Amino acid sequence: MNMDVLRKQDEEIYGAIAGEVRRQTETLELIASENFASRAVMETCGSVMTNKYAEGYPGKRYYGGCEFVDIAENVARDRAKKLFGCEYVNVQPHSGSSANMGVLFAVLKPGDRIMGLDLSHGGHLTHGSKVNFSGQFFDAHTYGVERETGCIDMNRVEEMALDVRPKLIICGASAYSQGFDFKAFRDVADKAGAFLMADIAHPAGLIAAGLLNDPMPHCHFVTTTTHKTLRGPRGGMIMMGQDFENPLGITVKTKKGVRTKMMSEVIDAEIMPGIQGGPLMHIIAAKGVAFGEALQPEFRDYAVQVRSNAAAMADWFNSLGYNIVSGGTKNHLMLIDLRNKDVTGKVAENLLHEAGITVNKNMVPFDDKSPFVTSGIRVGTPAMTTRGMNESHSEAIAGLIDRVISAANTDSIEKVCREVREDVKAMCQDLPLNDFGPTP
Ligand code: DSN
Repeated sequence: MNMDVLRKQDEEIYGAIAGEVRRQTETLELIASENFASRAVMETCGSVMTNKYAEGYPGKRYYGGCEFVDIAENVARDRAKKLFGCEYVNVQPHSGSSANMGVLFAVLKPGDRIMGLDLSHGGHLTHGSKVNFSGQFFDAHTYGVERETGCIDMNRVEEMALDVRPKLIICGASAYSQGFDFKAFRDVADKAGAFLMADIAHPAGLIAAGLLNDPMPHCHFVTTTTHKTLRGPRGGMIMMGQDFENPLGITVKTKKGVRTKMMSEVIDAEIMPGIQGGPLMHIIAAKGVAFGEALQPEFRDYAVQVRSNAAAMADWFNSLGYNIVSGGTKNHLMLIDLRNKDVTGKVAENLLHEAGITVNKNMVPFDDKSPFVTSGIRVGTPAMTTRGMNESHSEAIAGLIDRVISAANTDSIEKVCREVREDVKAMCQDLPLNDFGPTP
């Protein structure tokens, strides 16, 4: 994007952005939750819609002059409904955390019990972590993966749910490479008398493309971010396959008397005015653009390639003697347990950074190291696939990562990182980012 005005006005911020453009252009992005949004999405994020206050919802705003932002929000909502096959959507959450907060605050009271996947087993902060609102406002219980398989065992989830009797069960993860059986989760939720929420922030693009189980028919609530596999602007969203009368006893007075509010009304009110004020209209408009892109047939091809790249990379890592938690991947990411390589996640992340490869250190299930050190790394293929990379690149990248990790405890590590960095740069130059990501 042309940044001449910023360059002249603010050298410091311009310099930071220019550095980030270089970094995104010349290095390999393997953080599983990152992607390159299209130029159309980024133009929309940088548009005049950032100037507009629009508290409320289309047709029911607290400010005048909302006729154009209303168009954008309606387009975003309609496209999201078509993309995910849902009856209700709220596109206003600023992030995945706000989306989750919106649902939790809409259906729970402080102190209510919830159940989610443990953060150290691949879950998310907002699924009940003690350092997050979800674990502080609510009585959070966490289920995990099995030590032997690295997979979630639904019998154990059921056992725990019947014991804990949570009011809400959360399924979904940030570092789990297997699919979720949403129907089985719903059966458990029904037996325990709980609401079920799926957080599909990570695999949303693969779900939209029909490559993974569909949560909509089974979950009361589905939340997501819009910037990971969905490849949109940074933001969040709440959906329901079908709206229903809220069973919480929340009513509204109308001219005809008192009626029970629909769940959609309860959630809308929880997002605004409950936890947010003015919506980010530039981001909502960009969500609309991204959903329009995701509705095109090319997006399905992209999603298929993301998954195929991840599978090829996991196979290659397995053949090189790496331990992938759960044995492999059915989605866009893998969690690699580095304990048999005598390297911590922290060291691996730093060395790979030196080599031009960006990953994040990650706890592995039953980790004996702290979250600042960790025993693993998480690797994902959404961004490299947007660059146009395929299975052969995946294998080559696994080989480059292995070169660095194998040299970690040797005298040649600096030389290896320098050489790999050159290989990475050449790979990136071969596949410039064209319609996505930064203009070099
Ligand atoms: N921080 C995100 C991730 O990296 O998975 C989840 O919110």
